[in-house]
Amino acid sequence: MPLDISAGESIAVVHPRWRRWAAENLARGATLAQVEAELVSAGVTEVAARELVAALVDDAAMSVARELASRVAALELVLRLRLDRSAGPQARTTIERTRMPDAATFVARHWETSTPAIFTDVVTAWPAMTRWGRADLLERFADVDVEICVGRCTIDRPDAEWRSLRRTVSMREFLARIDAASPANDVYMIARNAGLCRPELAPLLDDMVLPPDVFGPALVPRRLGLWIGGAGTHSPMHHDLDDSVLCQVVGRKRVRLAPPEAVTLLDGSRGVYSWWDPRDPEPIDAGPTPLLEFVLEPGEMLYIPSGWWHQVDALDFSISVNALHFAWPNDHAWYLPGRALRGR
Ligand SMILES: O=C(O)CCC(=O)C(=O)O
Repeated sequence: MPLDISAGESIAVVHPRWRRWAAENLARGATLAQVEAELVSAGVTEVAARELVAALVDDAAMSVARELASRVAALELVLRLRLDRSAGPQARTTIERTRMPDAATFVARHWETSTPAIFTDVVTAWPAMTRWGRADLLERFADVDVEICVGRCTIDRPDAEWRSLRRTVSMREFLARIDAASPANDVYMIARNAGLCRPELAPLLDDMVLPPDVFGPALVPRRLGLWIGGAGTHSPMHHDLDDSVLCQVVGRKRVRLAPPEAVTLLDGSRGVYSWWDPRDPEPIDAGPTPLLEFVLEPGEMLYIPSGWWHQVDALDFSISVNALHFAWPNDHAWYLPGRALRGR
């Protein structure tokens, strides 16, 4: 902390930032003498420093703060233990690609252990794989009105503020806008545009099949998201409140995944969005953050457990579907660590 804050003769005139600094360090376990010495070296008189520290440790709030700080420190150690293991010699540095297991195996290996994976044999069997594409969308749905997000490059947080970017245009116009904008992040149909709830696009549902033992007996359009955009569309690092699968049908997407234990991604996060962008040439140090980075190919299905951070960049014209419905309850709406951290 800079030493630009004037000292005074009593508690009342010690700058609030130094008062906060002193309280925080006492709560975190610094000794009275250490805090007093630091205040004095910052220009606070010895008398004022002693009075301030004595008043702070006398306050009932300090004993609560100390208890909470040690509980947080203990939890951070638990998380570090988990991270150290996942970053140790046995660590998986690439995501597992495998056939979709039966429900019991999926639950044991992936759901219960919060372990992402790419399943390689589900989407490959979809009729969509030989059908979907720019030409097919034009042929079947050119005059259908669809909701999309436009002007994503004009604001800082297009995904958090997606509502203000909504436009309804024909599929023909949407595809023309993609052609005009690509490669860029300006025009994107995202899951929140609820494309698959639109009756005119319902024929797309006939082109998809999800194994019923894992995903339930029928497709649930309001739990399915359609993502259509050109190369350059970008979803920033965020986590979801549900487990999901991202099914890649057309084009490739680069995906970066980090586990929920990487709590440094929460510092300064807003809602479910992190400030961290590993694409920056010099990304801000996010501490020990194990990052799985890979390209999701057409025909692949990525399982993303709730809480896992993910960032997605389309490398080509791309069509994906994400599914949030499983054959068992899937709702972790309570999982909002960013909000808990800010006490809201
Ligand atoms: O494909 C994208 O741009 C984002 C996908 C995503 O965030 C998800 O499936 O949860």
